[in-house]
Amino acid sequence: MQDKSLLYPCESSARRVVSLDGMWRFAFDPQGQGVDKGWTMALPESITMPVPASFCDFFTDKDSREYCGDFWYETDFFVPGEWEGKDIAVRFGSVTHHARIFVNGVEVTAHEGGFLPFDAAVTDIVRYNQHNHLAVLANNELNETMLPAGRTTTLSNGKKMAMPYFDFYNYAGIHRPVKLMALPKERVLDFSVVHSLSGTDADVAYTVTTNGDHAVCVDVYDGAEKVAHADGKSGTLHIENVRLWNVHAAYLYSFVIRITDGETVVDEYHEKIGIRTFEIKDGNFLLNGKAVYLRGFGKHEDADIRGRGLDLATVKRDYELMKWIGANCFRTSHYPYAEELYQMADEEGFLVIDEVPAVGFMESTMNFLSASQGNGKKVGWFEKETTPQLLENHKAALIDMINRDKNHASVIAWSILNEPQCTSEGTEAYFKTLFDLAHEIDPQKRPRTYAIVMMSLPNNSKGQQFADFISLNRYYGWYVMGGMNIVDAEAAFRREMDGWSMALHGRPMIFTEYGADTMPSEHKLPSVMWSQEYQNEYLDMNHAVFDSYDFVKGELVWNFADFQTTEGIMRVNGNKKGIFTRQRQPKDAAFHFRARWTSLPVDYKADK
Ligand code: EVA
Repeated sequence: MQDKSLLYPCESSARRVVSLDGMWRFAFDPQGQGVDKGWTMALPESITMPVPASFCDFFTDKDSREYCGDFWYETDFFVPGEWEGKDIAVRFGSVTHHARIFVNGVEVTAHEGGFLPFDAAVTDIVRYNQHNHLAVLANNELNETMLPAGRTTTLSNGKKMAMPYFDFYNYAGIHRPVKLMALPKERVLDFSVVHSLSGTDADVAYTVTTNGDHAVCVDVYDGAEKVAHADGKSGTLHIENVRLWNVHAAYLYSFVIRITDGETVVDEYHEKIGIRTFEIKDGNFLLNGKAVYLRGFGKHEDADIRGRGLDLATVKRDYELMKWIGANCFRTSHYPYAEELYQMADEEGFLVIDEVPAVGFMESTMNFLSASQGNGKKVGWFEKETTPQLLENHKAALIDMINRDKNHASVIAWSILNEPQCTSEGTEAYFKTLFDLAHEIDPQKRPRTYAIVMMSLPNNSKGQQFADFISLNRYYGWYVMGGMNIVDAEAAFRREMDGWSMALHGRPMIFTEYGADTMPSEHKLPSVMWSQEYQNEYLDMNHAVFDSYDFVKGELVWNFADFQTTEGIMRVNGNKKGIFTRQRQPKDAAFHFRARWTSLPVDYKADK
């Protein structure tokens, strides 16, 4: 099966999907000897390991938790005899960061990048009505051509250690569901939709890509009722009296795409789709033509025990908390999340800024601090020997992210980088390639942005002209002039904002990060930094600044919940800027946000 497809697996009259999630077997391979020793067929010694999950936090010894290098997963899967004649594939939601896949000892595919799905075609290798062997050789080392970027060092005891240039734990493993699929030989590989509204009706321009020549048709159902039909690989679906998808008021139609050969259905693919428009106009974000002020979070896929592994229970709790607090938006900082999260956003009416894992583009483990304090090495990140390879990997991740997520009503914008070092000459060429690419491949032409690091100002950030809206990560009152200095922080913040007002040229600005580390255990009157009282004072100051600039059209606080990072003097067993704890209970600031976000009008500052 050569035909790449990023469609989410679905069952239909023509397709079968079986989950391979469960307890697999696992082994570390510090010498990288597994392939030579035949581990592709069977692991000689293994332990049990749940899939999906990060392997790290199950262990009770530090060497295992912090393990860096090659590691193996294996399981068996049964292929039903009635699937003969179909194309068979194993689909991984993600494996972090590199993966080589072996079925019955034969290498079937390899994949770079830990946050996007890939398929392994196994039709010619599987044995029918029998169990087959599946082995995954993965690796979690970091380097500077990767997304996210970092490096790998070797300790004096010979063990490798990951050195992330980013502020989240380098969790690794099979993080997302694994599925066995039986697909028709001639099938739908991809499809896209672009919505436009006229009066009470909608037109959905669609394109379907298949690997054959048989006829294609698309039906749209509202519950059991068929509301639109069109023939051909591209066309327009007209929906009368359309019920639009909206914030906190989602509505999804069922799209069914069929390939037919006379009366025979060759393939059938289903997806639920919300109909809405999204654009930037006159400095506002317009959803279905109406202004919306963004409020919400930068998040992480991060939780106790399972690390970054998909856990639907945590996903559900997170959405309940986001509804309770009055949020309407989040950024998938700092990587594309599991597909199930976007499906939930579509169901629940949340707006998503989708971020590619371009983080750590600066030579320092604490890149965001070094940059803001001028300690970042002065080597331009985009003029290094590694830059051409990095750009290729960045393009590949961007293409897969957009192709994977382009039909979600919830996805309103693409975030193309987080806090790159963007003051050197190579920045513009690098940025232009990626911003142009995003526009070229997204049929809906969603706005593009990137999160701009502290001290990257309109006059020294070389890439900001490519952004359709400006996204700032700012920590005035935390990293910059915290505690008693907060008065000076506010003055400096306002000076910076005055500067931006001259550089926006009609574009809206949002905050993609602002926040203060806060220990849920600490209370102090009057406040000190790290106390819950200080978190609220910090937020009051920041919100006062946002409220006095009409071009600020959104606020995504850092972070939704406390999350794990690499250990170090800046972090208390992780980053504590959560508005909720890692266990998803509120800090005092959560009530502060609930009061603010539930009272700000949906279209706050729309007429300004
Ligand atoms: C922080 N600041 O210091 C955050 C990081 C984040 O966790 C940043 O984008 O600028 C980064 O990853 O808490």
